[in-house]
Amino acid sequence: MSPLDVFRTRLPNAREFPRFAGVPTFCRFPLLDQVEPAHRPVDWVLYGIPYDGGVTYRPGARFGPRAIREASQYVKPVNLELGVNIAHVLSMADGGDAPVRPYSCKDTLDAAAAFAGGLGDPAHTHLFAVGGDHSIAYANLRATWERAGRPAGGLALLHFDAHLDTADVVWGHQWTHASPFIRAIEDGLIDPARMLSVGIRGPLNTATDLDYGRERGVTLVTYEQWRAGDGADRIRAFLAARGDEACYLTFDIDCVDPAFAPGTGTPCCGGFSSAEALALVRACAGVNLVGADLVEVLPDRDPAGITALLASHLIMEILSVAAVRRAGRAG
Ligand SMILES: [Mn+2]
Repeated sequence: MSPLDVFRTRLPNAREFPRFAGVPTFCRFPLLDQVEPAHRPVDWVLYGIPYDGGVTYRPGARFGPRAIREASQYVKPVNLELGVNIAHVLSMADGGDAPVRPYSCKDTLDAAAAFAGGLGDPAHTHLFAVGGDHSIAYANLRATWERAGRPAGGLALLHFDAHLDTADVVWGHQWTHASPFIRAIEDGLIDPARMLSVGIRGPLNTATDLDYGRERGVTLVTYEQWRAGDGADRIRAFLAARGDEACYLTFDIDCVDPAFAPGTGTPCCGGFSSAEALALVRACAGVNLVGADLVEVLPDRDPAGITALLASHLIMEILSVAAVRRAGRAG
Protein backbone atom coordinates (compact mmCIF):
# COMPACT_ATOMS: atom_id res chain seq x y z
CA MET A 1 0.00 0.00 0.00
CA SER A 2 1.44 3.35 -1.00
CA PRO A 3 1.36 6.36 1.34
CA LEU A 4 -1.32 7.86 -0.88
CA ASP A 5 -3.50 4.78 -0.41
CA VAL A 6 -3.16 5.09 3.35
CA PHE A 7 -4.39 8.68 3.21
CA ARG A 8 -7.29 7.62 1.09
CA THR A 9 -8.58 4.68 3.06
CA ARG A 10 -8.25 5.46 6.76
CA LEU A 11 -7.24 8.08 9.29
CA PRO A 12 -3.48 8.33 8.86
CA ASN A 13 -1.13 8.03 11.81
CA ALA A 14 0.33 11.51 12.32
CA ARG A 15 3.56 9.96 13.58
CA GLU A 16 3.99 8.40 10.13
CA PHE A 17 2.24 10.90 7.84
CA PRO A 18 2.59 14.54 8.96
CA ARG A 19 -0.48 16.68 9.51
CA PHE A 20 0.87 19.34 7.14
CA ALA A 21 1.03 16.91 4.22
CA GLY A 22 -1.65 15.53 1.97
CA VAL A 23 -4.90 16.84 0.52
CA PRO A 24 -7.00 18.32 3.36
CA THR A 25 -10.23 16.50 4.14
CA PHE A 26 -12.33 17.11 7.27
CA CYS A 27 -10.17 16.01 10.24
CA ARG A 28 -8.00 13.97 7.82
CA PHE A 29 -10.81 11.45 7.41
CA PRO A 30 -10.73 9.46 4.15
CA LEU A 31 -12.91 10.48 1.25
CA LEU A 32 -16.18 8.58 1.46
CA ASP A 33 -15.83 6.60 -1.75
CA GLN A 34 -12.31 5.50 -0.79
CA VAL A 35 -13.04 4.07 2.65
CA GLU A 36 -11.67 0.54 2.87
CA PRO A 37 -14.29 -2.24 3.07
CA ALA A 38 -13.43 -3.10 6.67
CA HIS A 39 -14.61 0.36 7.74
CA ARG A 40 -17.92 0.29 5.85
CA PRO A 41 -20.65 1.20 6.31
CA VAL A 42 -19.35 4.53 7.55
CA ASP A 43 -20.86 5.68 10.87
CA TRP A 44 -20.59 9.42 10.20
CA VAL A 45 -20.02 11.29 6.98
CA LEU A 46 -19.04 14.95 7.09
CA TYR A 47 -19.81 17.07 4.07
CA GLY A 48 -19.73 20.76 3.22
CA ILE A 49 -22.58 22.98 2.11
CA PRO A 50 -20.70 26.03 0.82
CA TYR A 51 -23.68 28.36 0.67
CA ASP A 52 -24.24 31.80 2.23
CA GLY A 53 -27.09 33.27 0.20
CA GLY A 54 -29.34 33.09 3.26
CA VAL A 55 -27.48 35.67 5.34
CA THR A 56 -29.05 38.84 6.72
CA TYR A 57 -25.74 40.65 7.23
CA ARG A 58 -22.17 39.82 6.19
CA PRO A 59 -21.69 37.17 3.48
CA GLY A 60 -18.67 34.89 3.26
CA ALA A 61 -19.64 31.69 5.08
CA ARG A 62 -19.60 29.92 1.70
CA PHE A 63 -15.87 29.65 2.29
CA GLY A 64 -16.40 27.98 5.68
CA PRO A 65 -16.05 24.33 4.61
CA ARG A 66 -12.65 24.94 2.98
CA ALA A 67 -11.32 26.89 5.96
CA ILE A 68 -12.53 24.24 8.40
CA ARG A 69 -11.04 21.42 6.34
CA GLU A 70 -7.71 23.25 6.48
CA ALA A 71 -7.93 24.07 10.20
CA SER A 72 -9.06 20.56 11.09
CA GLN A 73 -5.76 19.00 9.99
CA TYR A 74 -4.58 19.55 13.53
CA VAL A 75 -7.58 17.91 15.21
CA LYS A 76 -6.60 14.75 17.06
CA PRO A 77 -8.83 11.72 17.71
CA VAL A 78 -8.42 11.15 21.46
CA ASN A 79 -10.81 13.10 23.66
CA LEU A 80 -8.93 13.55 26.92
CA GLU A 81 -11.89 14.53 29.08
CA LEU A 82 -14.30 11.89 27.77
CA GLY A 83 -11.66 9.18 27.59
CA VAL A 84 -12.55 8.07 24.08
CA ASN A 85 -10.61 7.69 20.81
CA ILE A 86 -13.24 8.54 18.22
CA ALA A 87 -11.25 6.84 15.45
CA HIS A 88 -11.31 3.56 17.38
CA VAL A 89 -15.06 3.70 17.94
CA LEU A 90 -16.47 5.31 14.80
CA SER A 91 -15.84 5.01 11.09
CA MET A 92 -15.85 8.53 9.63
CA ALA A 93 -15.40 10.01 6.17
CA ASP A 94 -15.46 13.23 4.17
CA GLY A 95 -18.32 13.14 1.68
CA GLY A 96 -17.21 16.20 -0.30
CA ASP A 97 -19.44 19.22 -0.84
CA ALA A 98 -23.13 19.33 -1.65
CA PRO A 99 -24.17 21.09 -4.85
CA VAL A 100 -25.36 24.65 -4.27
CA ARG A 101 -27.55 27.03 -6.25
CA PRO A 102 -26.04 30.41 -5.30
CA TYR A 103 -29.02 32.46 -6.47
CA SER A 104 -31.68 30.45 -4.60
CA CYS A 105 -31.71 29.39 -0.98
CA LYS A 106 -34.64 26.99 -1.42
CA ASP A 107 -33.09 25.38 -4.51
CA THR A 108 -29.82 24.96 -2.60
CA LEU A 109 -31.55 23.31 0.35
CA ASP A 110 -33.41 20.92 -1.96
CA ALA A 111 -30.20 20.03 -3.82
CA ALA A 112 -28.19 19.63 -0.61
CA ALA A 113 -30.85 17.45 1.06
CA ALA A 114 -30.96 15.20 -2.03
CA PHE A 115 -27.16 14.97 -2.07
CA ALA A 116 -27.06 14.14 1.64
CA GLY A 117 -29.69 11.48 1.16
CA GLY A 118 -27.28 9.61 -1.08
CA LEU A 119 -24.28 9.67 1.28
CA GLY A 120 -23.12 6.42 2.84
CA ASP A 121 -25.62 3.76 3.86
CA PRO A 122 -29.01 5.40 4.53
CA ALA A 123 -29.85 2.72 7.07
CA HIS A 124 -26.65 3.28 9.03
CA THR A 125 -24.69 6.45 8.25
CA HIS A 126 -25.26 9.68 10.18
CA LEU A 127 -24.92 13.03 8.42
CA PHE A 128 -22.77 15.95 9.61
CA ALA A 129 -23.09 19.12 7.52
CA VAL A 130 -20.50 21.90 7.67
CA GLY A 131 -21.68 25.33 6.53
CA GLY A 132 -22.25 27.67 5.10
CA ASP A 133 -24.81 29.89 6.79
CA HIS A 134 -27.42 28.50 9.17
CA SER A 135 -30.07 28.08 6.46
CA ILE A 136 -28.25 24.86 5.47
CA ALA A 137 -29.27 23.22 8.74
CA TYR A 138 -32.72 22.71 7.25
CA ALA A 139 -31.30 20.57 4.44
CA ASN A 140 -29.33 18.30 6.77
CA LEU A 141 -32.25 18.13 9.20
CA ARG A 142 -34.53 17.00 6.40
CA ALA A 143 -32.09 14.35 5.20
CA THR A 144 -31.50 13.19 8.78
CA TRP A 145 -35.22 13.04 9.56
CA GLU A 146 -35.84 10.97 6.42
CA ARG A 147 -32.93 8.68 7.32
CA ALA A 148 -34.40 8.26 10.82
CA GLY A 149 -37.58 6.85 9.28
CA ARG A 150 -39.54 10.11 9.19
CA PRO A 151 -40.53 10.04 12.88
CA ALA A 152 -43.98 11.59 13.19
CA GLY A 153 -43.05 13.52 16.32
CA GLY A 154 -39.91 14.97 14.77
CA LEU A 155 -36.38 14.91 16.16
CA ALA A 156 -35.21 16.44 19.42
CA LEU A 157 -32.92 19.42 18.78
CA LEU A 158 -29.85 20.60 20.68
CA HIS A 159 -29.32 24.13 19.37
CA PHE A 160 -26.31 26.31 20.23
CA ASP A 161 -26.67 29.84 18.91
CA ALA A 162 -26.80 33.53 19.80
CA HIS A 163 -30.07 33.71 17.86
CA LEU A 164 -33.23 31.61 17.92
CA ASP A 165 -33.45 31.51 14.09
CA THR A 166 -37.24 31.31 13.99
CA ALA A 167 -37.91 34.48 11.96
CA ASP A 168 -40.79 33.84 9.58
CA VAL A 169 -40.00 36.28 6.77
CA VAL A 170 -36.90 38.36 6.00
CA TRP A 171 -36.90 40.73 3.02
CA GLY A 172 -39.92 38.90 1.64
CA HIS A 173 -38.27 35.47 1.84
CA GLN A 174 -39.06 32.46 4.02
CA TRP A 175 -35.78 30.62 3.43
CA THR A 176 -32.96 32.47 5.24
CA HIS A 177 -30.35 31.82 7.89
CA ALA A 178 -32.72 33.42 10.40
CA SER A 179 -35.47 30.89 9.62
CA PRO A 180 -34.27 27.25 9.55
CA PHE A 181 -36.05 26.19 12.73
CA ILE A 182 -39.43 27.77 12.06
CA ARG A 183 -39.43 25.90 8.74
CA ALA A 184 -38.22 22.66 10.38
CA ILE A 185 -40.95 22.93 13.05
CA GLU A 186 -43.62 23.65 10.44
CA ASP A 187 -42.51 20.63 8.42
CA GLY A 188 -42.44 18.33 11.44
CA LEU A 189 -38.68 17.67 11.25
CA ILE A 190 -38.15 18.79 14.86
CA ASP A 191 -40.35 18.95 17.95
CA PRO A 192 -40.26 22.41 19.57
CA ALA A 193 -41.26 20.89 22.91
CA ARG A 194 -38.02 18.87 22.72
CA MET A 195 -35.85 21.74 21.43
CA LEU A 196 -33.11 23.25 23.57
CA SER A 197 -31.64 26.59 22.50
CA VAL A 198 -28.50 27.59 24.39
CA GLY A 199 -26.58 30.86 24.28
CA ILE A 200 -29.38 33.11 23.09
CA ARG A 201 -28.67 36.78 23.77
CA GLY A 202 -29.57 40.28 22.77
CA PRO A 203 -29.89 42.82 21.51
CA LEU A 204 -32.99 41.73 19.59
CA ASN A 205 -34.79 43.37 16.68
CA THR A 206 -38.07 43.45 18.60
CA ALA A 207 -39.16 42.47 22.11
CA THR A 208 -41.24 39.66 20.59
CA ASP A 209 -38.40 37.96 18.65
CA LEU A 210 -38.33 34.97 21.03
CA ASP A 211 -42.10 34.58 21.39
CA TYR A 212 -42.41 31.97 18.62
CA GLY A 213 -40.17 29.57 20.51
CA ARG A 214 -41.50 30.40 23.96
CA GLU A 215 -45.10 29.80 22.88
CA ARG A 216 -44.19 26.38 21.50
CA GLY A 217 -42.33 25.13 24.53
CA VAL A 218 -38.71 25.55 23.40
CA THR A 219 -36.31 25.24 26.35
CA LEU A 220 -34.55 28.55 25.97
CA VAL A 221 -31.36 29.18 27.95
CA THR A 222 -29.90 32.63 27.37
CA TYR A 223 -26.20 33.17 27.86
CA GLU A 224 -26.91 35.28 30.93
CA GLN A 225 -29.14 32.58 32.42
CA TRP A 226 -26.37 30.06 31.87
CA ARG A 227 -23.71 32.33 33.38
CA ALA A 228 -25.57 33.71 36.36
CA GLY A 229 -28.73 31.70 36.87
CA ASP A 230 -30.14 28.20 36.66
CA GLY A 231 -29.30 27.69 32.98
CA ALA A 232 -26.79 24.87 33.51
CA ASP A 233 -29.28 22.94 35.63
CA ARG A 234 -31.98 23.34 32.97
CA ILE A 235 -29.60 22.07 30.28
CA ARG A 236 -28.74 19.02 32.41
CA ALA A 237 -32.43 18.31 33.02
CA PHE A 238 -33.25 18.64 29.32
CA LEU A 239 -30.45 16.25 28.33
CA ALA A 240 -31.32 13.75 31.06
CA ALA A 241 -34.92 13.63 29.81
CA ARG A 242 -33.87 12.63 26.29
CA GLY A 243 -33.12 8.98 27.08
CA ASP A 244 -32.86 7.12 23.77
CA GLU A 245 -34.62 9.83 21.75
CA ALA A 246 -33.07 10.66 18.39
CA CYS A 247 -31.31 14.02 18.84
CA TYR A 248 -29.91 16.41 16.25
CA LEU A 249 -27.21 18.92 17.25
CA THR A 250 -26.84 22.24 15.45
CA PHE A 251 -23.97 24.54 16.38
CA ASP A 252 -23.87 28.15 15.17
CA ILE A 253 -20.37 29.45 15.86
CA ASP A 254 -21.87 32.84 16.77
CA CYS A 255 -23.01 31.41 20.10
CA VAL A 256 -19.34 31.89 21.01
CA ASP A 257 -18.22 35.38 21.96
CA PRO A 258 -16.69 37.20 18.96
CA ALA A 259 -13.62 37.78 21.15
CA PHE A 260 -13.00 34.03 20.67
CA ALA A 261 -14.75 33.48 17.33
CA PRO A 262 -14.61 36.72 15.31
CA GLY A 263 -14.98 34.97 11.96
CA THR A 264 -18.75 35.00 11.64
CA GLY A 265 -21.36 37.05 9.84
CA THR A 266 -23.77 38.17 12.56
CA PRO A 267 -21.51 38.54 15.62
CA CYS A 268 -23.07 39.14 19.01
CA CYS A 269 -20.92 40.25 21.96
CA GLY A 270 -21.04 38.57 25.34
CA GLY A 271 -21.16 34.84 24.63
CA PHE A 272 -19.39 31.63 25.54
CA SER A 273 -15.62 31.36 25.62
CA SER A 274 -13.99 28.61 23.54
CA ALA A 275 -13.54 26.44 26.63
CA GLU A 276 -17.15 26.97 27.72
CA ALA A 277 -18.46 26.05 24.28
CA LEU A 278 -16.39 22.87 24.15
CA ALA A 279 -17.57 21.89 27.65
CA LEU A 280 -21.20 22.54 26.70
CA VAL A 281 -20.96 20.13 23.79
CA ARG A 282 -19.07 17.61 25.91
CA ALA A 283 -21.91 17.72 28.44
CA CYS A 284 -24.17 16.20 25.76
CA ALA A 285 -22.17 12.95 25.90
CA GLY A 286 -24.56 10.04 26.21
CA VAL A 287 -27.40 11.42 24.08
CA ASN A 288 -28.45 9.49 20.97
CA LEU A 289 -27.02 11.78 18.30
CA VAL A 290 -28.38 11.03 14.80
CA GLY A 291 -27.23 14.12 12.91
CA ALA A 292 -25.34 17.39 13.32
CA ASP A 293 -24.16 20.56 11.69
CA LEU A 294 -21.73 23.35 12.38
CA VAL A 295 -22.35 26.65 10.64
CA GLU A 296 -21.58 30.35 10.16
CA VAL A 297 -17.79 30.33 10.02
CA LEU A 298 -16.71 33.31 7.88
CA PRO A 299 -13.00 32.97 7.07
CA ASP A 300 -12.52 36.51 5.73
CA ARG A 301 -13.30 37.92 9.19
CA ASP A 302 -11.15 35.34 10.95
CA PRO A 303 -7.69 36.72 11.74
CA ALA A 304 -5.24 33.94 12.58
CA GLY A 305 -7.90 31.37 11.67
CA ILE A 306 -9.01 30.96 15.29
CA THR A 307 -12.71 30.63 14.45
CA ALA A 308 -12.12 27.83 11.95
CA LEU A 309 -9.79 26.16 14.45
CA LEU A 310 -12.44 26.32 17.16
CA ALA A 311 -15.00 24.99 14.70
CA SER A 312 -12.79 22.01 13.93
CA HIS A 313 -12.35 21.26 17.64
CA LEU A 314 -16.10 21.54 18.14
CA ILE A 315 -16.61 19.01 15.33
CA MET A 316 -14.30 16.63 17.19
CA GLU A 317 -16.22 17.26 20.40
CA ILE A 318 -19.56 16.58 18.68
CA LEU A 319 -18.24 13.34 17.20
CA SER A 320 -16.97 12.44 20.68
CA VAL A 321 -20.54 12.71 21.96
CA ALA A 322 -21.53 10.11 19.37
CA ALA A 323 -18.49 7.96 20.18
CA VAL A 324 -19.31 7.87 23.88
CA ARG A 325 -22.79 6.60 23.07
CA ARG A 326 -21.41 3.99 20.65
CA ALA A 327 -18.90 2.85 23.25
CA GLY A 328 -21.86 2.15 25.53
CA ARG A 329 -21.11 4.71 28.16
CA ALA A 330 -23.16 7.56 29.55
CA GLY A 331 -21.38 10.91 29.68
MN1 LIG B 1 -28.01 30.63 13.78
